[in-house]
Amino acid sequence: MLKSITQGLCLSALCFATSAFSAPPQIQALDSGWTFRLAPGDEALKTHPDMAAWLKATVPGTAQSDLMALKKLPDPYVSDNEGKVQWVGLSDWQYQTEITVLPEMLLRDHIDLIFEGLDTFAKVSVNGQNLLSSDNMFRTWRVPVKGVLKAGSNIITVDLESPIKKMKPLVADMPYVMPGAYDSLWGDEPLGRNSSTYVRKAGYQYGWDWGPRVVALGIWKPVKLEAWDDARLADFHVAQVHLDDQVAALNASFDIQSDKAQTVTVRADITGPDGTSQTVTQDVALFAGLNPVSVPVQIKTPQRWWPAGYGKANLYTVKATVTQGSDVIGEMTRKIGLRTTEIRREKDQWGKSFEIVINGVPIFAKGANLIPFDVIPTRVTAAEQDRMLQSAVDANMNILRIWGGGTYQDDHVYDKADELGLMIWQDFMFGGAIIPYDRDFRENTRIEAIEQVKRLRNHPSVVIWAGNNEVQTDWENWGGGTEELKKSVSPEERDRIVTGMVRMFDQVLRGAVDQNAPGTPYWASSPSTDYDGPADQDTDGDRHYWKVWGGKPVEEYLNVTPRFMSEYGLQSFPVMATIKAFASEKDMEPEAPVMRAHQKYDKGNGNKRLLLYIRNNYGEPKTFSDFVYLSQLMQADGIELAASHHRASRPQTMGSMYWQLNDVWPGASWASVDYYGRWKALQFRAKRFYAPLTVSLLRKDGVTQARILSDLTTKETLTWRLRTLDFSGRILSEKTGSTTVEPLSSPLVATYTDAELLAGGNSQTTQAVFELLDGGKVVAKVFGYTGATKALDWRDPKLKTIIRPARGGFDISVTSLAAARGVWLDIGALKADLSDNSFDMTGGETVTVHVKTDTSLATLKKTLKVRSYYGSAGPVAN
Ligand code: BMA
Repeated sequence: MLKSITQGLCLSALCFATSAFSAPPQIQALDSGWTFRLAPGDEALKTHPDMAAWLKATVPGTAQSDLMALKKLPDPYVSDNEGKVQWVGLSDWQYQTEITVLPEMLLRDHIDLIFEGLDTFAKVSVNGQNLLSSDNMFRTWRVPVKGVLKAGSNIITVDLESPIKKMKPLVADMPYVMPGAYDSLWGDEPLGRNSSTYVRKAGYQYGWDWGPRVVALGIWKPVKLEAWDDARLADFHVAQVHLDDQVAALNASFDIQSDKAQTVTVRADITGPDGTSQTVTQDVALFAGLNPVSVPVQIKTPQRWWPAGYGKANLYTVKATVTQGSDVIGEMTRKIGLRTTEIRREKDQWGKSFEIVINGVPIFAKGANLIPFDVIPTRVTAAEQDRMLQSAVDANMNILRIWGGGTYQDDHVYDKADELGLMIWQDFMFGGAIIPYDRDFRENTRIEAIEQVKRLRNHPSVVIWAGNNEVQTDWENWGGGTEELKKSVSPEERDRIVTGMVRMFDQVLRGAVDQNAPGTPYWASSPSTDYDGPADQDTDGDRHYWKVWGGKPVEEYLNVTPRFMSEYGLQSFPVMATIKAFASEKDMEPEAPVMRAHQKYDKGNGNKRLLLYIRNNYGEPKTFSDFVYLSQLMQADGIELAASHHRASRPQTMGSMYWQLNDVWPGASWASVDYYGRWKALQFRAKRFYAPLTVSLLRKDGVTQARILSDLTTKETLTWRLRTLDFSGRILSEKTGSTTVEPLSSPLVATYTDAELLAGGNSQTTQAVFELLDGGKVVAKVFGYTGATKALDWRDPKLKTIIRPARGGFDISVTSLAAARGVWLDIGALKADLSDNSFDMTGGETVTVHVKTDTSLATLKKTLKVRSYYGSAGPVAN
């Protein structure tokens, strides 16, 4: 029966059905009035008796964030508090809310209760009636509740079971456990018997090598009631059938759930980026069931979506409406982009190419890997997400890889990426552990994959889907626990494990993408060759290269030239202002317990690795803040070397995505932007080495190559200049040249031996500067040396700053009396963005940096400190 209520006839809770016609679905958000407590009988009640009573909760949220808000749990990010919060994830929790259902809602044919996300093992009951058991954090749950709800007050209860408590006995009984997950540092799970692998829950929450263990539980996405009559618009998307410069052929695709055979009208209103609009409508005879309805749409002279740096990220708005007569049954609005995307793999002299090709243009992918924004994802704000994505684009990135050990991001992140022209490489959520091969696990993941692909398929930013992070390389290359497993199980069992992975990653997930987002390429694993052979090859597919950081010197980056580098990285500490947020004065030492607690690599031993890389090229840090400064300089120099080499190796290499863009908490990591959004030296450097037009000076075996790196789609004639100066700023030699640079190319413009580069200067007191000029203006600039930073004879550059008010903030002019390495403007905890930082200077040079800020001149003056490498390190003791 079609029915709805005219609003005016509802007097408080008393309503009268006056007519029978279709009505839009009625949505009631259920995000208020929630309370929570420790589940009755839970062991933790002994130590936390105050949590037997119902406490105020936030939905969406987690037990951890709720307890923190009530000041019943210390912030795990501060000091060594991480251990103090572990009990929460080991306990069962109960959430409850009382909702009021108005009688008119009960008159609707259907009422569905929708949980957009439950983390993870939850039992949901309404008025005491069990309705749902969930076992996958990444799925949405919809259950009919019309027969269960009553007018007036209703109680929804969500019982959350600790995933560790639930899984531990199961895992204990297994003959062997799949390897690859990080062990808990807290003794709550036996080493090597990690349950996370068996649960569809974000892997990183169990602890990673850059983040704490906070095994969150909660109702982590919105909850709502949706009441509808005999038809519902279940989903809407726009499929791109064909795209050329004259026309985009699209299918506006409506999924309509109908109780019976009936006729409706579907309508799509399409508005282009220039405001022009068109409408298509069609009457449709529905059958009883889920009706896929497709209406062809043609857009003449389509305005394409382009990645950042290649054109505008044009978006079209498509509004879908389903009506019956004058009544609206459902509405949805999508923003779409018109673009083609493919992975081009062609045989060539280096093996087989790997290029992301958008709208026919091979794009050199420049970017980084995105990890979750927080270990408690529900407390991340849209502003924080915007800032991080904007930081990526500001650093001239055109791609981010949403890595598989975290979560699929929420819609806002993809909306923002669409707007910014930021391409997204989307992993399915597998972080490196070998997966179980049982049917239930695979089926659970299959449904998750279909839901996620459907959710994200309208986003032009999502240009590639990948099956997992490093699962294939774990099996093939990791050794350790995986090798032991291979030896300990029978050949038949080994086959079952391999077949399980192939079914999941080559068939199930590929099928989810091919069927629901045809046109978007699927790639079996990062890194892989898409099951054409072994993974992680220089000659084929994408690569994760970790031998540098693994112990090899950074110079080794120059010897690795893959087809597409999707991970490589070096750690650093965040700036002192960020460290001060979690550590006090007594902790300011690399091996202090709190500093080790915020260094997750190698169970806290990572600071030794950091020191190894600092000592290699920079010497022994004098103070803790020198250690922090040098860690960032080392990271920035190393990644610049690798990324410039990748760009210089175009077209052999067509992508460079360093590990990692962001942090889940304040601590040491491979990130270039810290947890508070503060840029490390590397992020400023990325802005320069990823610039569409820049230069590189790469020295190997005593020979330096000067190249122009162009991602411009136009041919340019460019002037370059290479000068050699002594540290006082005296020019020893100057060469200029003019080069015609083809679109999308990295031409070599000059080669120098060390002797030529030094031009008679002393290697310890001489620097080379390679610049690109536009008229008199320097548009790109890099420095070159013939020895390691620590081997050079630096003098005090006596850096001086002058601050002047300038649009939107200030200009800071830095003057250096002598050559300076790694000049760093430290603005403490000020809310301010610098246009540049972490640069070298010639003797006598003045560099002006713009600061965007609302801060006063007096505060900036008081806070600003400028330093360079000089004086930060001494000789390394043997
Ligand atoms: C990579 C990633 C992560 C890890 C990082 C640093 O391979 O995929 O699993 O955090 O290395 O070790």
